[in-house]
Amino acid sequence: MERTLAIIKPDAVRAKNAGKIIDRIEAEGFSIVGMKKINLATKQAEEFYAVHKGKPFYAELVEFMTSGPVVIMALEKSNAIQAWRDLMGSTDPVKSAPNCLRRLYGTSVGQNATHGSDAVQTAAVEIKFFFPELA
Ligand code: DAT
Ligand code: MG
Repeated sequence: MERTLAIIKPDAVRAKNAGKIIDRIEAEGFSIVGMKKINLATKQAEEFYAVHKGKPFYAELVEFMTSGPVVIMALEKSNAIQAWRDLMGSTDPVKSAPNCLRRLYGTSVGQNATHGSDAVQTAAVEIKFFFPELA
C-alpha cells in the first residue's frame, strides 16, 4: 500500500464537482485516509508550492489556490502516487485522456481541478504538511 496527497482545487469546488471527484476516487479503489475542506492561507499555498517559486506562473498559482475552499485528501492504494496521477491526467486538461479528472473538470493548465504528489518523497512531505497526525 502507498499513500499520496490529493487536492480538489478551488475551481472544481466552486463548480460543485467535488462530490463527483470523490465518487470517482472511491470507484477507482482508493481509500480516503484523511480528508478536510479548508481555505489555504497565502503563506500555506506559497510553502506548499515552494518548488515552483521563481517560475512565471507562481504568483498566479498561489492566488488561484487561495481563491476559495479546497478539499484535501490523503489517498491510499497500491501504487497510489502513479494511480492518482493517471486518474488526474496531464497538467494541461486538453492533453489529458477523455475520462481523466482534469479533462472532465479542469479548464486550463493553471486551473486544472486537482493536485497530486509526484513521487514517494514529495507524497510523504505533502501528507505531513496537511495531515501531521498521519505521519
Ligand atoms: P502538476 O500539478 O501536474 O504536478 P506542476 O507540478 O508542473 O504540475 O505544476 C503545479 C501547478 O502549477 C499545476 O497543476 C498548475 C500550475 N502550472 C504549471 N505549469 C503552468 C503553466 N505553464 N501556466 C500556468 N500554470 C501552470
Ligand atoms: Mg506537481
